[in-house]
Amino acid sequence: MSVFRNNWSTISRWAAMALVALLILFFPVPQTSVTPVERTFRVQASQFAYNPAVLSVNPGDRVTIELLATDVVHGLAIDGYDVETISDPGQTARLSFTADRQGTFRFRCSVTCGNMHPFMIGKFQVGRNDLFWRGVLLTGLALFAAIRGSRK
Ligand SMILES: [Cu+2]
Repeated sequence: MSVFRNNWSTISRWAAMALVALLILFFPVPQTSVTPVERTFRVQASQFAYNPAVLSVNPGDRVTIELLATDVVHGLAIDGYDVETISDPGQTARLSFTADRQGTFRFRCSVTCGNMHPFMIGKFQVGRNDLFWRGVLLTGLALFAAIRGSRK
């Protein structure tokens, strides 16, 4: 009898955990709509990195990237956005567009600038990173389950 009850409480505990995990994964979070603004980023490009390498905007923002190559010719192209600019050494090149696609995009150097050129990449983030926060919550849940399990 007590064995059965123990099994049942274990099963219901795991069922509760699974339910919470599913909620974390699939709960629809409403996107908070924010008023689009103008955003200007000054990005320095040098062999073989961008500074800053992560640009975050909100959906609908009007984005201007001022690219300044400090050593040799560098480019900046955003995958999935079909925009590109090329900067000569010491010259600022401007690129303006509207962030109308949500998600995380990679930008990369579009001019072969040296042997590490393929690794010259950055991140263009439009909107909140839901995937990241769901991952954090799931990790928290797994830790919680592990701690409870080890106490038993
Ligand atoms: Cu480059």
